[in-house]
Amino acid sequence: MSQHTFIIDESDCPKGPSAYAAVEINLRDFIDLGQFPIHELGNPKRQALIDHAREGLEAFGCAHIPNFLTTAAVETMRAEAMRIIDKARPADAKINPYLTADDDSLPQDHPKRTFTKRTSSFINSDELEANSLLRKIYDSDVMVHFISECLNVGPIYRWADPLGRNPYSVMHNGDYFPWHFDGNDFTVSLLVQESESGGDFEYCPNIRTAERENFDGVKAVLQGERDSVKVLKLREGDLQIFRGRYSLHRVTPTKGSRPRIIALPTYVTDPYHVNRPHHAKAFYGRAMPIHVERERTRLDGLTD
Ligand SMILES: O=C(O)CCC(=O)C(=O)O
Ligand SMILES: [Fe+2]
Repeated sequence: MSQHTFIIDESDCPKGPSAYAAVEINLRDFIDLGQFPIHELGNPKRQALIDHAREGLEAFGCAHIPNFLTTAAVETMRAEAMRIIDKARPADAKINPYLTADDDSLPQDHPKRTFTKRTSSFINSDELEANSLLRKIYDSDVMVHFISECLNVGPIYRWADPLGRNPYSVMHNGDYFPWHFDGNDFTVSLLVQESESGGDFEYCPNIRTAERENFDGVKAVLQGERDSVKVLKLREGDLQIFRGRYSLHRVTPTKGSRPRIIALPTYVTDPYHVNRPHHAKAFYGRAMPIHVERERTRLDGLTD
């Protein structure tokens, strides 16, 4: 008789629901639907938000909607993040902008060989509490459709990556999140807590394309060139949609006793694909079997 053995590593099992049913999600728990009627497809206010987001994405690869979350939602998320903040995994790893390993066949000053210490940390998605409001926002179909229309890209999906799909990024006093490209096409950011100072989001709109890496342009920014750098001052409750695969970006060092906390619900066009093992380890502190199983060459051939 044949026998199949399944080895389950408890640490790889999600602790709470990983997907909320629509009936469990109340949009009013996080949005003022009078101001932001994202559930009413024909509402001109919704269309104006989408038009505004598209303009930003078209021009800079970045859309900004101030005060998107209610004050109560920001407080609920801040409280959740603070309760589990000790679970944030300090990366304490040196990264290059592509999250790849060193390649000593390249010249020393090549951007792929420029490593900077990342001290910011993530509360990984699998650490969120069972009743997490962030997870409800992430699981909301209304949100998925709204973000998809803002991006003018569809369909988009929730991401299969169990660590990266909707984490909180945490920066304590003096932490730094160096220049990098994201592995996924676009990210939604919701600022939950500002640091006392610093913590600015800086980015170089569309510095590379799917066809052109522009290593010279990237190298110039790493060496301090500022002409192509834009700065976005996010406030608590703001929503940002960002095409991080093409725009080099960083978060400047934070200062003060209050940590900067930002929620990063991440949607993708390929629901199957997850971070490469090296990327998962460098960003989220560990790689899981799914990262090894699903590693494959990306269709765009860009470095990461
Ligand atoms: O903290 C931020 O605003 C951006 C974080 C980021 O770039 C990332 O998680 O890839
Ligand atoms: Fe990023």
